[in-house]
Amino acid sequence: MATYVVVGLQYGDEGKGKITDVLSAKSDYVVRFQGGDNAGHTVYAGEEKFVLHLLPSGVLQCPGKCIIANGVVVNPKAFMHEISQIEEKGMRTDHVFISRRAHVIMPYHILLDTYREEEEGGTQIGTTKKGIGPCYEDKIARVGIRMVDLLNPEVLAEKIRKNLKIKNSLFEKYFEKPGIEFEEIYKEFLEIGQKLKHRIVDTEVELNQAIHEGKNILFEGAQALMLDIDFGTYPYVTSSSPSTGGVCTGAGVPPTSLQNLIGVAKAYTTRVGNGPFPTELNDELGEKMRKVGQEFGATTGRPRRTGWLDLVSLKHATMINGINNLVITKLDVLSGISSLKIATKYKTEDGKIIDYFTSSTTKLYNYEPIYEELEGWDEDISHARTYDELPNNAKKYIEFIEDYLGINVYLVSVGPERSQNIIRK
Ligand code: 2SA
Ligand code: GDP
Ligand code: MG
Repeated sequence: MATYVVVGLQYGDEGKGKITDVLSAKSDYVVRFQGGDNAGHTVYAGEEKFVLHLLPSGVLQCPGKCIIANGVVVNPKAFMHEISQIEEKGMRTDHVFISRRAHVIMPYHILLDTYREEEEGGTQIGTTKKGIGPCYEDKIARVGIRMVDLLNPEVLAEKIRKNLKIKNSLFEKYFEKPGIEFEEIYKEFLEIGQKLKHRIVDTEVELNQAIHEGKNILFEGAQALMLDIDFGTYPYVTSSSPSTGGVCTGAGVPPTSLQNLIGVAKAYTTRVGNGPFPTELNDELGEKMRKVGQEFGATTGRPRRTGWLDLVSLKHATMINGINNLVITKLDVLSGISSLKIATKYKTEDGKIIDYFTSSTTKLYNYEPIYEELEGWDEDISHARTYDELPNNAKKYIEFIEDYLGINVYLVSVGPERSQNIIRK
């Protein structure tokens, strides 16, 4: 048996999609276990660019099955749209399945997410407005609609009626917006259930069977640890657990079945959405990183904030995840920057020097990163395929990260294409 978990260690967009695509070529299963279509996972297959949101990034190359497990929140309309986009390009989708237990993102979730984000004086998180938070709220409040409910007309009708009563009162009375009519959505979601029923299965049963049979399973995280509902910069987080721990509850597999815990980090940091970002660069260099790294939201197109690598937060992320293999992406983007800074400690507002990540999000805004400076390199490294082809200073940069975290970097990504990898033995 070989199980692999790929998770993001920063604020998302580390290049998990690319890495999952590469690893999926040998997988019997590729499994999404949290998040929803807020994710934007980019995969380049030759000249073609694919941006996957809800479908596992293994959908293009995985010879086995692609699973959207119970921990994911599913917008079925977004799902069908993505399926048809893949099919239009002549690729198969008959290997994609959704858990009966996965919760459904309903139109009222999307409205609620949007109204909250647009509300003056509200806590603007900077969400993707895909209804992710409100759907997880309903799951926890035990009023959510699950994929299995789309297959039962009576249950679906009752659940939609109960939800609309409360949601419409909020829309009309609090937000002063029109509510949603029962008829508007009931028939549509019943029909969606019929269209998708051949794909709605008990995924946890099949996955556990696959584990017992010794199959290769790859779990693909969306977002990242610094956006984790428990361990991220709360409340500026997403509403799920994008950690390796999230795999167990999000896919229904035991912790003892998880073997290779792969953490993906960019060679610098980006964040999209609001919230503290200690190493942020609000200057020309930050702008250059955004331009060279093409740092724009893969789902919303928003410009991503950019900054130096932050090892204090990376250490927090590798600790919570128990990472045993690191992947560093986008090293090529740093070519041509003469001096590279890496944060190794923070100075708190009362002058204390700390080397751990704080739970106090509000204080973090006033923390000052303490940097080590490393010499950069000028060479274009996007053609390097072995570690030895990298300039010495690029190697020193990688080894500095390894030494600080005490974890080996086994893959360095030097471009968006499938082949632009350096795999270290
Ligand atoms: P949400 O929509 O409730 O999950 O938003 C809550 C926070 O989580 C952040 N978030 C993300 N951060 C990085 N990448 C994400 N996916 C897209 C991408 C984002 C995009 O791949 O570029 O296109 O803007 C993603 N999804 C959620 C979000 O920005 C909030 O900070
Ligand atoms: P994900 O959400 O973690 O899958 O990452 P995204 O797809 O949202 O963002 C990563 C972006 O960087 C995508 O446009 C990728 O094509 C691109 N990318 C991935 N790895 C590399 C790399 O090593 N170098 C460069 N220049 N781009 C990369
Ligand atoms: Mg992304």
